[in-house]
Amino acid sequence: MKKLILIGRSESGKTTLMQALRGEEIHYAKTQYVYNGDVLIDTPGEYIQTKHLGGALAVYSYEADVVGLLVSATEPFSLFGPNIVPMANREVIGIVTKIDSPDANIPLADRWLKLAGCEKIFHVDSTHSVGISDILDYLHNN
Ligand SMILES: Nc1nc2c(ncn2[C@@H]2O[C@H](COP(=O)(O)OP(=O)(O)O)[C@@H](O)[C@H]2O)c(=O)[nH]1
Ligand SMILES: [Mg+2]
Repeated sequence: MKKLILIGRSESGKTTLMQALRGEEIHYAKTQYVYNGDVLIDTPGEYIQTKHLGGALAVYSYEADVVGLLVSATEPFSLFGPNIVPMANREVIGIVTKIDSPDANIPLADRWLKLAGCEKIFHVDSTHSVGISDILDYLHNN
């Protein structure tokens, strides 16, 4: 199974997605440091939100086979600039979270991730395990 690193803003749903992918009970836990597990790397949102911490994400991405860029469908803006994906020397997938939210704007999140360069985009509601098996299949079979 390929190893996935989760990168995205604070509150974008990284830790909840990790719990859903691992089949764990969903409970809120603030991510205080990089968690480097066997199959998943969970990162604090502050790393992508803070320039001097961003380099650590590049280093940790070398520990993974696949880089997952998360955008919550409720986010009012995206941190991922246009055409950043070709700079990574790993597969990069987009993951839109919180698709169940009443405020979700899924097409907007899709556009941001496509603009960043993601060709493969998954849609999840981690709290109800929607779309989780698609990501697991992808990590198993690609
Ligand atoms: N409705 C909904 N809420 C979610 C989803 N994913 C995460 N959340 C909620 O969003 C908040 C932040 O999630 P968390 O995983 O801690 O975000 P992180 O900072 O990126 O790790 C928590 O209250 C989660 O319950 C989702 O798919 N749907
Ligand atoms: Mg977290």
